[in-house]
Amino acid sequence: MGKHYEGRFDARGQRIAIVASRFNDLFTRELLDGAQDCLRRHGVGDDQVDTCWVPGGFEIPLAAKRLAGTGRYAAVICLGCLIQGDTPHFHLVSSEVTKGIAQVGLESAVPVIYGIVTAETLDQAIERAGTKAGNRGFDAALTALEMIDLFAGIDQG
Ligand code: INI
Repeated sequence: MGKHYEGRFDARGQRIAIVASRFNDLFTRELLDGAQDCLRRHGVGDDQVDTCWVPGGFEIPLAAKRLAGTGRYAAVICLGCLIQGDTPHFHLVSSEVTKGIAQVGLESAVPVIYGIVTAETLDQAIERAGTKAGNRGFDAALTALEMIDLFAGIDQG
């Protein structure tokens, strides 16, 4: 029988970076709270988690690349909030942020987690930042924990 790799929500002894954007920080602070809450509930100490603020969503992939490139982090969690009502170039910005985050993960082989709220309206953003539709930051942190443990298992052979 071959190996079965599947991560649990476990990041013992590992460091995690969180990149959060200040644009729409009414929401991104809620996403950050959600991510930190998730990590603490899964036994990750505050001293294992470094936080990096950037001006807007567009800057997230570059900061994530810089952090992943240090080799210090088992995962980088990206938190941002793009609201269509704010900008006519919403689709361009959100597609660059999405592509950029995916590219950083593929190039660095570090799990770079997409915790970006993209919303057509303020109401949708509210729903995804800790109300009706949960908290996208909490979900992103959970994904980071699973990917960290999955990769630890794969690396152990
Ligand atoms: N940045 C966001 O994170 N969310 C937005 O909704 C947004 N809007 O609406 O424009 C936004 N713009 C700023 C952008 O991400 C860059 O910070 C800026 O263009 C400088 O490069």
